[in-house]
Amino acid sequence: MPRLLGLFLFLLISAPAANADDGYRLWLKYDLISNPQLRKAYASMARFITCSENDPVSKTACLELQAGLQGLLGRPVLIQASGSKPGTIELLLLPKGAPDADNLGKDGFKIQSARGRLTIVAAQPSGLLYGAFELLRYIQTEGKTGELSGVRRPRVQFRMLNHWDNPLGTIERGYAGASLWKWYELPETIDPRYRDYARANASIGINAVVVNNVNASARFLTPEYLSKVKALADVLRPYSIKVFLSINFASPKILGKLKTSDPLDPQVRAWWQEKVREVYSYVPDFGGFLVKANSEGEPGPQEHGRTHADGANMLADAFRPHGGLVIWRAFVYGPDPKGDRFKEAYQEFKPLDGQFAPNVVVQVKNGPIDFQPREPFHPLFGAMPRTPLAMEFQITQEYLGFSTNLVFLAPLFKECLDSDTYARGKGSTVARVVDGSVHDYPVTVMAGVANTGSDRNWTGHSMSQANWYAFGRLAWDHQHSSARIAEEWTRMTLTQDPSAVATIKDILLGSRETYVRFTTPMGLHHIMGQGIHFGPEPWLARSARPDWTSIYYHRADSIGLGFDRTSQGSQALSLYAPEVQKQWSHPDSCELPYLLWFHHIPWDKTLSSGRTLWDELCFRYYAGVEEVAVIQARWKTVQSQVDPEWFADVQGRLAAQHREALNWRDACVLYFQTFSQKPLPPGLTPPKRTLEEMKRIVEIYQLR
Ligand code: BDP
Repeated sequence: MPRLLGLFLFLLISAPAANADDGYRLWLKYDLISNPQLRKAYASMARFITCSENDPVSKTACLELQAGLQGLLGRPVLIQASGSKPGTIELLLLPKGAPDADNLGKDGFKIQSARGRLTIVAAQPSGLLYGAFELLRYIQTEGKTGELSGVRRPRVQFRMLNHWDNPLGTIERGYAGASLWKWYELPETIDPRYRDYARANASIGINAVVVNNVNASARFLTPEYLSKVKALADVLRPYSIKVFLSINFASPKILGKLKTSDPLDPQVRAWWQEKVREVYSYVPDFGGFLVKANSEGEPGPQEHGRTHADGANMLADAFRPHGGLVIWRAFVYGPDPKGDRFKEAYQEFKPLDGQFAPNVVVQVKNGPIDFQPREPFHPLFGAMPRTPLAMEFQITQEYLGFSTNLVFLAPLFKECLDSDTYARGKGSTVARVVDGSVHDYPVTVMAGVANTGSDRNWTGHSMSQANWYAFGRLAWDHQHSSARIAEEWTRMTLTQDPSAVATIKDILLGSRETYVRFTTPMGLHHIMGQGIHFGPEPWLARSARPDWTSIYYHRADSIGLGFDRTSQGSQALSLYAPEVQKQWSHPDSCELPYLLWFHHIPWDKTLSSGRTLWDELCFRYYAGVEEVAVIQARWKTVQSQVDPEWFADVQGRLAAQHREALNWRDACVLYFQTFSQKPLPPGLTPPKRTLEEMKRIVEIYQLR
């Protein structure tokens, strides 16, 4: 081959595709604004940035703003120490005690524009940082998703990611590669990704991260690991992010070689006080501990005959001199074959209301079982007026299709947040419980189990970036609509083309309902593959614990399907306020999406849809699969408007999702048919595979 031709071919093969976007930049792309008029308009507004503050967070705000604007406008934007001529964006901290400062609070900001000058005002540096990102978002979305001027304040103080990352680099329930944290390289080597991670979080208002798994290794409290944690905290601090650690409750025994970890033992208490003091000597602004205790085999105070409050308060005592928080998880359930797991956290924690120290927050999962595709809100929300309750959502898609399924979670988060607990009358939504306005909580926290990992695009499925984004935006302000969040993210990440934006937004907004339809329609829950939590396993009847089986939850028999939690059944419904009970207590008026959560419904019963339970169930499973095919077809229509690498990645994953949806449909329909003993309703073609074949397919996932 002539050498020149060889060189040409080499260049052709090795050159990156035009516009190739590997997803690394997330929603912080800052590519040149393509519309020249808009670019001109923004450019005249942003020639200079005035930054008079010198603290690290304010400096970050200025530099981020500069970098973002320069990318978007395609020309230099100068940072100056003073000056406010037209074309200047001024970042201003209010003097202490200024009348507006209280109104803005710690992280709030005000953006105003007058006579060609734009000002971002805040009471604290973090407010400037969030204001800078708000301005960038406004420009990135071409002003299409909201106003620029005005006051913004987060509704929740701690907007937090929980990483379930292990010391050896694996991530519990992580589907995007290995852990971001390279513990063995820290503290000497600082991966540049840590900073990019911090930027992404700050851009959506996340200000706290728990870096390690709730099933915690004690090693994080050793001096060696504390110096690693310090190195991470140093990278995150200029982005106004506090570091927290999950702890192992038995650390006094494991690390301190004490005979016990009893929270009332004076030596144990002294050990924790000294340990917490030591933590602060590494990280002076340390956030606090997250604790999973007496849950799924983790150690806790109950082994010593003590309560969750005893355990939490002991740690809270140790934090008192330093100002940190103890976040104690309410995710507990005992293996009672006669009981109902739905009720257990409530029964354990409700009686402790009022017994926790002021710096304790109890963290509650959004629903009573475990991050299912749809759950009713957890009955503890609204039931603990004297204990600040944190929300725990799961962003990583453990029960929502790992990283092969396109599922936009904002609607799931919103459904829970907008649910009314009626704790203090109508309008006492879960969101308002969590933001402290229903019970005047002194501390407020919203946590999300992170979906990030070492994959180049951070989240495995590129579209799952939208879930990280949505969590942050909702933790900042739960009043944002899912539609707005979807549109912001799409415009910042994928395209400005109006018809592609509309299509992608639509795909995102419907995707969770589609997932529910082909996996757990009408209130079915916890029928997934054992252990791995992938794929369907509705027939699962034996496990180490009864409440880890599927039959415990769906209760299928020859009469019907669903878990009776009414007064005739487990009475779990009685944990809710009377108004909520009313919504769900009668099978005729209970909304179909929640029906089988609360009722055992005969196969023949005609539902509000006009179909029998059996027919409706089949229709939903089939519709779910068809909807995935529709998503595939619609995704094809945006091909010319999105980056080719993104397009191909999503297209491949959608094809996998379709295959998985078919597995769910066939497995569930065939299995439930063994109880209903009915043919498929007319118009639906029976599955091509047998139940035995489906069982074999699922079995494969259980192989080591
Ligand atoms: C379950 C997960 C398990 C977690 C647990 C938790 O399967 O890996 O450790 O939640 O939240 O859903 O503690």
